[in-house]
Amino acid sequence: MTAQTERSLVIVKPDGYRRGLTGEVLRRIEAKGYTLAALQVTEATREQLAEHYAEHEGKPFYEPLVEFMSSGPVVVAVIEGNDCIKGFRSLAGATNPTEAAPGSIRGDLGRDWGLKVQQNIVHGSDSTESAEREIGIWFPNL
Ligand code: IDP
Ligand code: MG
Repeated sequence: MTAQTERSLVIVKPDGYRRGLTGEVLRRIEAKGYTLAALQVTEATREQLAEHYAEHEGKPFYEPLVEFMSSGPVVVAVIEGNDCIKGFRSLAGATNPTEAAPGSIRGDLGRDWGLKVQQNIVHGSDSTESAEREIGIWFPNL
């Protein structure tokens, strides 16, 4: 148990939004027992995405990733609960939706579409440092 309730930054990516899966993703988060601390529908700016995905700059999928994430609205959420960073990564499943376990968001709802970037429905922070950094990008007033 951590003394302070942990927060994670979750994004329903443009594929999830377009496919009408926002409610399903939020349902799974709430059914797991995490709470929503902030929620918004927005169109990501190039600047936000460059900051958010800075660690991937220079990788072959970087430009396709930024283009994909700019291709339509996203739903950005801050979720709360003990160990929710690890917990949401587990709900999301592996990065490659073909390999993501059935039962996970990516495993149940995602597939490979033969594109340069994997469209895998959700993003979730991978550490407490990333979570705080990412929350600052998407919710500067939180
Ligand atoms: P994560 O979202 O599971 O944390 P990251 O390695 O942080 O995965 O990559 C960010 C996003 O970039 C992934 O969610 C996926 O959309 C895309 N991506 C990552 N690795 C690849 C790859 O090898 N090929 C195509 N797309 C990738
Ligand atoms: Mg990541």
